Amino acid sequence: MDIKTVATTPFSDQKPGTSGLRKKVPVFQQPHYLENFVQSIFDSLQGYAGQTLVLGGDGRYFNREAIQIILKIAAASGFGRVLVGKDGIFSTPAVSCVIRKTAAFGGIILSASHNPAGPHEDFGIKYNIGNGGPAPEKVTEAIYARTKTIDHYQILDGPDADLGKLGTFELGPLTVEVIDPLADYIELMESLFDFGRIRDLLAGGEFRLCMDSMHAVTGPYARALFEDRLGAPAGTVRGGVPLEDFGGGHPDPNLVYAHELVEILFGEDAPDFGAASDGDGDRNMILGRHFFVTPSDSLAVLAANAKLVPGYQAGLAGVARSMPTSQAADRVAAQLGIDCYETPTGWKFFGNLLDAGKATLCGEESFGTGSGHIREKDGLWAVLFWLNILAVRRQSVEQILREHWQIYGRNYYSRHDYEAVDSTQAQALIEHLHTQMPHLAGKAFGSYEVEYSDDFAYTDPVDGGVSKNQGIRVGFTDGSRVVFRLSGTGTQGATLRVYLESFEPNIAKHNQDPQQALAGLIAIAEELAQIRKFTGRDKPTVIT
Ligand code: VG1
Ligand code: CO
Repeated sequence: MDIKTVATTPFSDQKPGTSGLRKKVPVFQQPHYLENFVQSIFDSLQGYAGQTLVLGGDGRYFNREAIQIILKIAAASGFGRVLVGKDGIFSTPAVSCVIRKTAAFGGIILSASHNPAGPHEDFGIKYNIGNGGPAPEKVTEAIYARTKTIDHYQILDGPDADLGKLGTFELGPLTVEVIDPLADYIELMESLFDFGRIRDLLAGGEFRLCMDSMHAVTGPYARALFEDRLGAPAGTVRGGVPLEDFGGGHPDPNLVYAHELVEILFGEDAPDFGAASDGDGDRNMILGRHFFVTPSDSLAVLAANAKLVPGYQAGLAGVARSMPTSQAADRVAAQLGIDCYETPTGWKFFGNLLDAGKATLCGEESFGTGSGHIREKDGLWAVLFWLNILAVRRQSVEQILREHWQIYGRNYYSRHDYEAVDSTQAQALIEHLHTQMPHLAGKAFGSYEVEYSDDFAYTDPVDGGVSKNQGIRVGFTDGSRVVFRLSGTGTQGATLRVYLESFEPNIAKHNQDPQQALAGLIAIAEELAQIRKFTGRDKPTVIT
């Protein structure tokens, strides 16, 4: 098979966002579009000749075609071996696991996460480095710079590879190994959690679990874990067959998009525990019977109970959360006497902290939780962590949360998203906030007084890298916060995210509806940002 060199011209829109490059499928289907980006990734790397690349995706529409193209470019570029999931399937956490286990040079993950899939929906591509985690900003910036100057790519001229059966074959100069996408990941989970104890809980018949894989990538993983290994009855996993269009749904595990699961957990005869994961398997939502656990609280509970879980029995080195995530985890860290790091949004910022052993658990308010076991957030890991805690404590999810709030106080939390708003108007809104920022400190809004206001900047404590403009924070003297940022994962217009948090130490006030508890801050957010005026919307698209 020959390697051919193809002349091309740059596309101006290949800047990776919070988590790789995400575009509508027809954008990716333009001639040379994917090829340019993949060649730009490889051109930005050094020292990969003869090395191993891990490759797979969440199975969404265009996954199979993209994998074939990437294999052929990898063959032409001098990689020695590609480990590809059978049928091109890999969850994001499983890719991270396999990169680490096989000491691969890096990996490519094909996914647009929770965004809908199909011929007119979203597709995405992301490069992960040798620690198994998302490429840090200096790598994504180098990739972007290359996309702006690229004038050719190299690709193997040959037939498509058969990825339907396990085994090894040669693709030109490249060795391709088609591997089971489940095995290494499940083995890792077995090494962290007390499967015997969780099996006692699930197989006893008294405790009922409902897991919704939302027709996305975790289906086979969840069935193998919960139904085959942990003894939960068949049917425990809903939406367990991955579909190219995710069944027409929106595999975003939150109260709005995972409403079928929410109806089950809030219905009559509800099971004890419910969980959902997203398109590529890195997010999770945790529900108890008639009870929703915010992702920020979930991180805090996992931190407070980590010693109940075999993999974390030795205790935590530290915890880390993204800036907009609530400060519930900070309170646990303070009691444990460990550090709590505050990073910009996006899992790539946790990588250095995990590599340096400064943090053990990490979390984001966007339904992401994870640990040093890999370098991505991990949906099913979070579910197993919760099950392990439940199997030891033998209390309901609600009891666990209520006790948690009694000890640490409750951080009321909510995020309001305004999706697909006009980009120019969204920028104008942010500018409007910027102009107010220097004058806000000391200003009173009803009973709230502004303590500080800034645009969050982060200095990585490990490599000293600085990331600016990561979200506008307005902090009040009572510890409440309002944060504004624009999403870096959308594919249509702009998405404004408004993050709201207040702290309530009084147990007698732990029973409020978060939207009520946060009503004062919601009004302040509107007053500061003039959301209605700039977006033309009178309410958020999604409230989580
Ligand atoms: C969103 C979330 C962020 C998360 C990112 C990728 O980014 O807010 O916390 O890390 O998605 O998650 P943004 O820029 O749209 O706010 V995933 O599951 O889509 O890889
Ligand atoms: Co995801």
